[in-house]
Amino acid sequence: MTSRRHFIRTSSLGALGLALNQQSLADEPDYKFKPIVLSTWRHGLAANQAAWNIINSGGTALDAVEAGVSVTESDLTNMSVGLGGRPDRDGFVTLDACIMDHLSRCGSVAFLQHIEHPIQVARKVMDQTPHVMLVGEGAYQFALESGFKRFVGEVPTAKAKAAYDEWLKKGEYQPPANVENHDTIGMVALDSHGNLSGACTTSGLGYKMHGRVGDSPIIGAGLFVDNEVGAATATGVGEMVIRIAGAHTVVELMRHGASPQQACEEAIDRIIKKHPDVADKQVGFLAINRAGHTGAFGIRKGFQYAQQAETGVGLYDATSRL
Ligand code: SD4
Repeated sequence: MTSRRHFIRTSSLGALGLALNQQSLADEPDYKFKPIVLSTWRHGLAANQAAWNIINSGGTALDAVEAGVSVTESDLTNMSVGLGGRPDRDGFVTLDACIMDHLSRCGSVAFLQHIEHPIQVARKVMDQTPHVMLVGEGAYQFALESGFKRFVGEVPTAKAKAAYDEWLKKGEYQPPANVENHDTIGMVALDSHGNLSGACTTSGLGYKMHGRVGDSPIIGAGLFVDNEVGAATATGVGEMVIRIAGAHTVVELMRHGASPQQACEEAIDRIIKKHPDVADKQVGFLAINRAGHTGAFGIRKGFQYAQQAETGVGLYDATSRL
């Protein structure tokens, strides 16, 4: 770890040169951008396909990430994204999401209930209001006014309710923070126009306190995009991500010369340094830059990410510090 930090410090000028080269390459009139979609966890495979369909037909990364993560939100068997998610400790399923585009426009909703597609509401916040973030009842009212319908199915789903009833037997105050109960989808994409966008959506940590909001809807924590540099998203224990302004940190490290991989590693190291006890805790970062280079890194083994590009489709194990 120390030697890698040392590497980043001592090689920053060289890396900066590389980053600038990539940047200036990408600014050449004939430069062909290499579109790519990257998202967290296995469910990213289906989400990426929907996103790729848009990007591959010349659409924008913004439309792609919105459509991509909407697939995951609609999957009621998924217990950590959308209305199929685990409830909070009081039995309510509350959803967080945000979206950001290449113009640094962004929109976000948090603590939203009864709406199938929080990411689409976040997009409307971005497109149709002067604000960035709406929460709770206000976000719900805005969704209804914008034409979204209250979901009529059973929430929590029977599967999530059974898991919740099981959890209630012990009802431990701290939500367990292992890899099984946090599978937010964060997606970042580069389109053929050379524009980056990202989206992030989750039901949050299972059995969280009522009213708790994690990193996922927070621009700069769960997601950050700067079209001059790159895009990053996070998954895992949101509190740990917020404490280092995770996704923004990754993008800023790239701005100062780190590759996407180096930036993800440095951000994870910062989290580990600030949290002496990371036992059972997971955080993972994903990043891309405009040259289409990627990075992925977790605190511990188990963090997987899905990637789709002209070169193919895959699910990969991210490297990790532990
Ligand atoms: C949260 N970061 O609410 C989310 C949970 C998560 O993968 O990412 N799960 O803290």
